[in-house]
Amino acid sequence: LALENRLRQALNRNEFQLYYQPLARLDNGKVVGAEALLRWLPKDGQSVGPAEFIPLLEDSGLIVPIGQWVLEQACEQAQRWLQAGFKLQTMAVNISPAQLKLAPVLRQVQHTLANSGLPADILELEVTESGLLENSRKTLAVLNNLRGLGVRIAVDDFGTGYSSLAYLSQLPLDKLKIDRSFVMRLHESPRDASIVRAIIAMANELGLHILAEGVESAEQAQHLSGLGAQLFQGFWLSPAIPAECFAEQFLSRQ
Ligand code: G
Ligand code: G
Ligand code: MN
Ligand code: NA
Repeated sequence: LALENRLRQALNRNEFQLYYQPLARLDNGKVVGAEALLRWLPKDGQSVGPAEFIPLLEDSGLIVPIGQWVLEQACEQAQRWLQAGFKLQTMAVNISPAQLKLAPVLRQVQHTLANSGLPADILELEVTESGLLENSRKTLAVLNNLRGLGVRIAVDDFGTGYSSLAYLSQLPLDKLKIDRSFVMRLHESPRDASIVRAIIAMANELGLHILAEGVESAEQAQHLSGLGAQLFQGFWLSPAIPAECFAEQFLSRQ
């Protein structure tokens, strides 16, 4: 509870910050986008990782105002970069299942795009499989409406949910992000390589883009490229870093 109270104050105290991890092409290494990742840097006390505080935000409902803040910050940042002449195709923002359920996501996204001026097709919302499956009829409507705005939808941590694949044919999706657990085991497990190959083949047939998460080595990148993946992110290229560092290291004007 102490932690929840501290989280309650954190927004007003400007203790949240977004870091950005580059999304890049496997064939030429070019950075094409960024994933916004929330960081909490308390002014007093120890820093707490998102794996610990995101569930608390969800359970307390604080994910609604803070999720709105994340969306605004990420869209404003992307638009500033575009206006500065930087090339950026994608700004990815995580939306938790609780947000899909509790927050007026469609209205939030609509307002945020209008206020920031960011073109809708730059914004990509990352939703986990479990988020897609809860209350599927409502989810379908929300996703269709978001798609109607021009926003793209990515499935985060793909392959880790205990779900049927039926939703893939029913929901308006643009990208599958292959969970890093598969990538991690690629070199030692031919069976995981088979699964990744099959996911990529399926994605190709369904017209979905593929991004491999958690790429930590050149060997993994090469392997994934050979299996037909197009995009990746991971520590091999960079962890999530502050906006200024991201622009300096990864954005170019040409
Ligand atoms: O990259 P990192 O270790 O910081 O992220 C840990 C977890 O927290 C990941 O599952 C990630 O999706 C989630 N996460 C990070 N930032 C956000 C955010 O802004 N909103 C939501 N809903 N989840 C986030
Ligand atoms: O669930 P989601 O994909 O949004 O989670 C992103 C999380 O993954 C962040 O916490 C981020 O720090 C972490 N991450 C990003 N790249 C790598 C990587 O190459 N290896 C590992 N272990 N974690 C990564
Ligand atoms: Mn994500
Ligand atoms: Na993921």
